[in-house]
Amino acid sequence: MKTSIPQLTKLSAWQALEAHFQKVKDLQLRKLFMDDPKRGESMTAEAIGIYFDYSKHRITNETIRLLLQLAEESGLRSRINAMFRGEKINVTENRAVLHVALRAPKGESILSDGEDVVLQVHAVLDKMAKFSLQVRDSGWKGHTGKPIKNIINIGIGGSDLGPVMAYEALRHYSQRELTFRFVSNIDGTDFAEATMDLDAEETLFIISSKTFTTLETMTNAHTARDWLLKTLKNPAAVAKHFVAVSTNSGEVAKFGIDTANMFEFWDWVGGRYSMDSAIGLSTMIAIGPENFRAMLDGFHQMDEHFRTAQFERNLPVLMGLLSLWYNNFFGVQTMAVLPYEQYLKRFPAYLQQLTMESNGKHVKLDGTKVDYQTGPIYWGEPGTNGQHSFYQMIHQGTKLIPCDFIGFVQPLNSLGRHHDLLLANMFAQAEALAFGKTSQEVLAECTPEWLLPHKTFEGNRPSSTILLERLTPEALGKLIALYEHSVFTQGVIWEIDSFDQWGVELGKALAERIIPELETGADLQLKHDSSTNNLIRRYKRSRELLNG
Ligand code: G6Q
Repeated sequence: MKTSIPQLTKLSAWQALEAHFQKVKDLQLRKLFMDDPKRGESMTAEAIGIYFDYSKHRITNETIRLLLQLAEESGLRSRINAMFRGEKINVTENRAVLHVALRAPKGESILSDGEDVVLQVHAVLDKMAKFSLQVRDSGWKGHTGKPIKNIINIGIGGSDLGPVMAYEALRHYSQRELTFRFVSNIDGTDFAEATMDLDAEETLFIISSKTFTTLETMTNAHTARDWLLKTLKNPAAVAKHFVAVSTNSGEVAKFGIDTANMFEFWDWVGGRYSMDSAIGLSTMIAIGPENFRAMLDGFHQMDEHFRTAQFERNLPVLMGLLSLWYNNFFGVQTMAVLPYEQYLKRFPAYLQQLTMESNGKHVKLDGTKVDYQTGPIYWGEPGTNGQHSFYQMIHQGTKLIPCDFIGFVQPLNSLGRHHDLLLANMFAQAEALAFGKTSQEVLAECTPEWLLPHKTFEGNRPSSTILLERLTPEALGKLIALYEHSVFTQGVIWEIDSFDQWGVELGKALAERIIPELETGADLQLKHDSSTNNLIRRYKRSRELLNG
């Protein structure tokens, strides 16, 4: 652990970066590229099939050198090793953080509390594979003997965002005869719309919940059971139409799911790091065990790269350091993630949880408050849709918003000119952001003078471009692990626990208090603040009037 490491802002690399920032903050990308015609080639890194161009960042070689020094001084290397060794680096929950074990190949050994977790991982993967093949080959029959055609994953947060994103991302590889839906919200509309057109006899529910106590998931699971039994009448049907993914066999059994149909995972897998555990069961049914294993292999390749590569060529480290550079020195608040790949449409939503639940913390591992900024806001949409929406602000707004452009060389659906047009747009956006358009250039187009300020682009707006060959399961694994480890890199430097999420607890607890207050018709002595009291009364009064 880092107890011997001085406070972040006192590190010599940090102080050198502060001084360096004053020197380089006004540097223009136009000039940097003019001064070094090879910048676009030299400021790149490539590993395991990912090409990473970071030349369009407001940095010099010295910036990178100092950022790398910061990583060293922060003890990143030893924290990486501690994670891979299964040490309890999730300090506030006293847990190991071993999502890397979920993709370790058979035969490798990682110990947690004296047990080889890789063995356990592969036993579950084999069980998932057997079940997935049964569903895919129509061998798994519903209660009335009909094969399963619809799979509904019920889960929320880490038990939903990964599966949805992966299903969408890998839809190209999915078994098209099967329908996949994802229900997460406690808003009944989510369940109602997901099941409206489905035949209960052909529907399988996967209840995905690490704890099996989450309000949203358990409410939806009970609603699903009622929905099923409305058609199938017999409670024995539950065994054929419900399986569980959980760490809590007691609660699974209590719900009525045969624990033989429970797919296990472990407390050393954080929710938002669990999509490649049994939480990915829906993904495996969709794309098949072989593709799922290819995805795990992609994750593992990135894990190995992160664990072994020198920091100056280490993609997650470079990416994390660049994010930190803007966050802590330029005072940047947000980062945009812009995949030029329609199948990645849920990737930004997935990353929002990964990045913000992990690094949205203001207290350090030792319990003291940080005196610097931590995790930025991540957001985005796939290109080119975003271009016709919020890109205006990225180009000409008052906020600096570094962007990650993500593209693939080969399309999965090759249609005429589409793919070249798509990629042309991606390259053009990064170019436009970096180099802008000067007023002289605008003037040369015979623009009236009064319009000049509006049509000028200042440029100097940074971006990374991440280029891969093709969106395969393996490539998706690499991409996700890239962001996972970039988040970890930043969390280590900020000295925060990237693996807990205490910030979600208070709202949950308060909701538990308000639920009975809403569910009773009586006018209670409410003990909240005057706004909350008033809103509760107003809601109940209106509900009474509307419901008659
Ligand atoms: C993720 C969080 C959180 C969690 C959900 C669902 O890292 O822990 O998003 O995944 O709250 O929890 P369960 O899987 O226990 O239902």
